[in-house]
Amino acid sequence: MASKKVVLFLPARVDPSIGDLPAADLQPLELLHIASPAEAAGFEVVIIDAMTEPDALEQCVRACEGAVAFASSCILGYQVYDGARVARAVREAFPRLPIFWGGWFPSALPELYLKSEFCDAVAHGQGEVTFVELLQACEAEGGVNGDGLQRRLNSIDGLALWRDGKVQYTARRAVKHLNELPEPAWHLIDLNKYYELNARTAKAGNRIRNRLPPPPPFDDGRPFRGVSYFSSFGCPEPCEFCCSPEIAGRRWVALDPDVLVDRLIALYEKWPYDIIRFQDANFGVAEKRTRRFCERLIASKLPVQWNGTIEIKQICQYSEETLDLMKESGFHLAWFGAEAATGETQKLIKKNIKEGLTDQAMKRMHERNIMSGLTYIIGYPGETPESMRETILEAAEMKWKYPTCSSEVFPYRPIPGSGFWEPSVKAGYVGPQTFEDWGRFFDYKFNSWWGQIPPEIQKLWRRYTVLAPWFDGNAGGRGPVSKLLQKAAGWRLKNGKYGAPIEFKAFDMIRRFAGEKAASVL
Ligand code: B12
Ligand code: SF4
Repeated sequence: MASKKVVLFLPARVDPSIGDLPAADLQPLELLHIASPAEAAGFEVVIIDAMTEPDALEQCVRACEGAVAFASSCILGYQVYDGARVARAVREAFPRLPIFWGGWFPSALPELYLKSEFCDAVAHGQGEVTFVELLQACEAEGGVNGDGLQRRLNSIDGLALWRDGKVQYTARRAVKHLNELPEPAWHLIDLNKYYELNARTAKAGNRIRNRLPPPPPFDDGRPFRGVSYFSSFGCPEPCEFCCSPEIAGRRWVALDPDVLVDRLIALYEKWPYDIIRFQDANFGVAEKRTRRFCERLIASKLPVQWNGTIEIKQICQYSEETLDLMKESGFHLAWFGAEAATGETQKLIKKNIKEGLTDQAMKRMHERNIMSGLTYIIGYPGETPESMRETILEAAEMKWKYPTCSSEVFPYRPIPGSGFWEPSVKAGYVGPQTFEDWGRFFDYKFNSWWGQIPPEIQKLWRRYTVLAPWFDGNAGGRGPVSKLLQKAAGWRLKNGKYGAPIEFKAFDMIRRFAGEKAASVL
């Protein structure tokens, strides 16, 4: 009988050599989602997540013995490099084994993968059904990549293939409603491994990437058990700086709230957890669904809290009653992308958040003691310096007005697959070319595109990014000088006084004199 084993690999998100650690409340959702229909179709799925498996490369190579396919997924960042490293090793060990890629980054840049020596096809967009069809094609070809398999792939929807020296897409795969898809294959991973890793990384002094501030009682550093969950696919918005409109086709399909809560209860019974991290691009598109979810979660009496990304426009449309229900159900943190302060830039980026709404949304969260993670971007192609300045000033305003709001400003960086990618390239942006370069393309702050941002705005941004953590109490120590500087930072943010920060310069000089690392780049 032909093999039915398939090996799925999620590459590491954080380069181990830089000393940072990954946030372990992020499970390999993309793999859990594509694994369950594959299992239902009779395949045996092995999942290897580099986050919990330090010897992932060796494990992948071992597991591929007798497999019908190897497949992997990544999003932009170190994962791109790590995924390429492992796939190369698999191809070397099993040259005839089909290798497939899917997920956001390969969907946005299939050419990079299809031109490499370790990719036979890229799945574009939603992947559950495409994956099953890919595996069935492999099974029919006895797990051998070659002309026979490539001929079969031509008739599978939702693929990017290499034909006549260029990328060719098969028909776009219709989006399947989440209600029609099976529950993610949680049984393929051991959640205790993630909980233990989270407990180890929670220790003071560790730098943890993509960690969310935990709510009380976990805000004192005690470990929590965190799960991530995906309850809706896509986003209806057309934002030009984001790759979702192209890859998810502006569809938004959300799991029925009753089914969602039933699944969360079942998951809790097997692996009790404290915090749910929703990974939906836009959790709250439908107020009715959010309300039902909250009502059911409250009724379930699960002792859990939850966070997620919700659009500013939606929070402003929700009734006070819905917001109260959210709070009561354990909603502790909302992620918001305000992206720009001016109407002119909102129009340019097609986000169209009307004036005053960001303030209103932050106020509504603050009144309920729900934290807000608010982000802005400056330097979009075509944005005016005046608008960039306004954005920095608004970010500061949100911070001092609503201390429960984190308010960060990132210099723009073109994202492949987004509407602004081509205009950015035309305006002189040179993106990474190799897997290795893409793997180094990680943080916005370090891989920004400064080309559009004039020096005086860059200086203003730098000052904001130094003053903000002082104001939040995350810079300096607990002594009286630090307290004074915290006050000074608040005064500056509130009054828009970014010039001549002599008190911070003096502090830096004293630290340097004492042989310590300077605290600021003012
Ligand atoms: C969770 C998440 C993260 C997590 C990490 C998740 C992980 N797996 O490692 C964290 C918080 C660390 C993160 C970080 C970043 N992220 Co992020 N993230 C997400 C988010 C919110 C959810 C992803 C997810 O789990 N989805 C759930 C699963 C079920 O859905 P899916 O990933 O779409 O998978 C489906 C298909 O893609 C497909 N599929 C996926 N893999 C495969 C494989 C095969 C073989 C097949 C057949 C199909 C297939 O089938 C799946 C089921 O339908 C998405 C937005 C979104 N809502 O999807 C952004 C998103 C993926 N991130 C994005 C970005 C820009 C980043 C950052 C670069 C941001 C930054 N700070 O600079 C960083 C760096 C990334 C890194 N490598 O560390 C972009 C995409 C960038 C890109 N083109 O790759 C997205 C789309 C957000 C956006 N709209 O801009 N992110
Ligand atoms: S930036 Fe957010 S709201 Fe805009 S399209 Fe992307 S996911 Fe949707």
